[in-house]
Amino acid sequence: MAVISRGFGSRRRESDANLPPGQYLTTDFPVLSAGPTPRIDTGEWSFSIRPESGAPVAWNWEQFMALPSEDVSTDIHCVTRWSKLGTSWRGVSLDTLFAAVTTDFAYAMVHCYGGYTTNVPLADLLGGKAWIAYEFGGSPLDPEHGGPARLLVPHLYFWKSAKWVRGIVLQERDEPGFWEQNGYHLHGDPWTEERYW
Ligand SMILES: Nc1nc2c(c(=O)[nH]1)N[C@H]1C(S)=C(S)[C@@H](COP(=O)(O)O)O[C@H]1N2
Ligand SMILES: [Mo]
Repeated sequence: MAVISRGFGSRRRESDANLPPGQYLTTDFPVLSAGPTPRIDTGEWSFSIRPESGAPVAWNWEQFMALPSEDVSTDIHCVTRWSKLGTSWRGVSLDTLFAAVTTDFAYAMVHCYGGYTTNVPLADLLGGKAWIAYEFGGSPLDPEHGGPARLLVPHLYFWKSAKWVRGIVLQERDEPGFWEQNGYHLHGDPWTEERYW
C-alpha cells in the first residue's frame, strides 16, 4: 500500500512541475473561438509580415510549405485554466520567416482571418519560441483549431496563439489586441499568472 501511494505521489509531482499555478490538466482539446470559424482555402491563403518600411514580405501556401519546418512537442496553457501537456505540432519557425525581414520595431500585432488580433513582443516570437503551425498530432490542423495555419506561442497563454493567422504588423509601441482590450494581460506569461490587467 505504501509503495502504491509513493508511486501515485511521484507521478503527480512530475506533472505538477509542468503545470503553471492555477491550472488543471485536461486530455481533450477544447475549442475556444470568439466568433465563427472562418473557412480558408489554402489556394487563397497568404501570410505576410509588414515592417516599418518597404513592402510587406508575403508567402502564399505553396511558398510557405516550401520553407523548412519543424516538429514541436510542447505544453499549452489556456487562461480559462486548462493545460494540455505534450501536444505535437508541425510548423515553420518565426525565426525562419523573420530572416526575410528587417525591423527596428520591438512589437508585433498579429492579424487573423475573421478579424481577431493579439499583440506579442517580438522577443517572444523569435529565438525558437514561436511557429506558424499547420499540423496537429500528425494531421492537417482542423479549421476549429485554426487551420490551415495558426500562430503557436506555447510559453504564453494560449489566447496569444492566434488561429487562422494571416499576418503580422510590426509596431514601435505595444498596443492591446482583441482580448487584451477586453481585460486580458498585455503579455500573458502563465508561470507568473499574467492573466488580466
Ligand atoms: N483567430 C482567433 N484565434 C484565437 C482565438 C479566437 O477566438 N480567434 N481564441 C484564442 C483563445 S482564447 C484560445 S484559448 C485558443 C484556443 O485554441 P483552440 O480552440 O485550438 O483550443 O485560441 C486563441 N486564438
Ligand atoms: Mo483562451
